[in-house]
Amino acid sequence: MEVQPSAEMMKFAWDNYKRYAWGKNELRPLTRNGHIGNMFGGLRGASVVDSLDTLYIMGLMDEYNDAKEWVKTSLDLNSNGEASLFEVNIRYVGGLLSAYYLTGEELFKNKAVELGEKLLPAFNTPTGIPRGVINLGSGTSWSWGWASAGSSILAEFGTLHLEFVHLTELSSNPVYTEKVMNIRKLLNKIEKPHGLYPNFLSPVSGNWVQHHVSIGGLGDSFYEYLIKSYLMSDKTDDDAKKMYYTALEAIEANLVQKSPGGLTYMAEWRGGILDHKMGHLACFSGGMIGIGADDGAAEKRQHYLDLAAEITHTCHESYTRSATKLGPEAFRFDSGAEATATRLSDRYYILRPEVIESYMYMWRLTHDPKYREWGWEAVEALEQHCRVESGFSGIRDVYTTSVSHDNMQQSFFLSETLKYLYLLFSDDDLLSLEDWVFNTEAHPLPIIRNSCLQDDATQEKTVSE
Ligand code: DMJ
Repeated sequence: MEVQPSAEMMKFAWDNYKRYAWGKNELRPLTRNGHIGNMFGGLRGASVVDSLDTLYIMGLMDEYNDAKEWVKTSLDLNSNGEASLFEVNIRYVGGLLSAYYLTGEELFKNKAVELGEKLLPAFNTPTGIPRGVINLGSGTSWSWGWASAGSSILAEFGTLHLEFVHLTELSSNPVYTEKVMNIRKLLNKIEKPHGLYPNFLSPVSGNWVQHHVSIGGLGDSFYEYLIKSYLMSDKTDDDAKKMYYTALEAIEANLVQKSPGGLTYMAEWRGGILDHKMGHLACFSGGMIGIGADDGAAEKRQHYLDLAAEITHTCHESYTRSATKLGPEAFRFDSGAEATATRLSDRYYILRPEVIESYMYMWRLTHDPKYREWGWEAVEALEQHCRVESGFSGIRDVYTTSVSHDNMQQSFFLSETLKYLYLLFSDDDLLSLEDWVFNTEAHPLPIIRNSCLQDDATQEKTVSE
């Protein structure tokens, strides 16, 4: 069997992580050591947990077995330290859940539920909207120092639903689903400026704190989880569907723009004023709008498929217009710029997946060969500019081919970027979109058939009131 380039890239990235950074969170490929960082509290092995499912689906079984053994013997959940609720949920809980669903190994299920329990104290706020940071040992939680007026972030408290519903499925404990349905209920009820969801909300008053709206950082995966909640419920979670389409209509009316050169993009919104900037993070939205297009009248479906294709095309342009053929962290559409970074501080690329993620979904939805061609361009660019002797590294400026490396192999490169590349070049029945949804860290979770979501009295009460 022919080995896919992304599987070889994964093995190379993994082998180097194992050799130089085993048990740490990420590999520093230039200095050949491990990075711990401050996102996961005392938790370790983010790259191991993020890699389990990728190794497994790629058939890298020796590597998967090493990863499983590490989880069994060394993943210590009794840690102290400031952890991001969001990051721990999407990477660790999501990674463990996927590993369980793919392999059936009880170890992963037990760890996921054990960790899920430790996240619950973050919801002890007057509104039930969780705070962003939690000490997994003491259960104390607080808001990010940089978030205005002690607020919680939309993309953080709005990106728990998929994992928490599965925690309830696996543990038979309704508490997880109750927590996320309570968030849903509050967001459904609250007044929204022009139908848009601002990025900052007070967990104390339940009111918006600022009117900054973004489909990129701070907002992004909230929208993703609305449509994926609907899909994961076997299309029974109608509240999620309604909220998603209403939000998307408001986004189209207020944020979607066409540049003078004909590129469609998502601007950001600051209290009514448009900032003509699109972040790399916002490029996931091509794929999201594509998978959400499936429902409704044929005309609507075509409209959303066209929008998804246009956004994905714009994101590809942000790659082709750079010297390295990799895209910048943010690109602009003002002062004559069209899909290029105008600020030095926006020129970096940290091995992010979002553009490739949209190629993968658009390929599966349309089978237009251009998406595989674009994916191939990304493989070549990654090989040429990001592969170093001992792993893969982000780069500081996508507009110069004499690259400067940032010395970091992000764990999402292993869980997302390489997995989406692998899926882009695989048959559609590998993790079919009919059966799986991917969490925002690309960890596949199965669609829940015969879902009790609609029958569950608790949920009916919390959502439709
Ligand atoms: C990942 O951790 C997730 O995709 C998240 O939703 C956004 N940022 C990174 C990758 O860029």
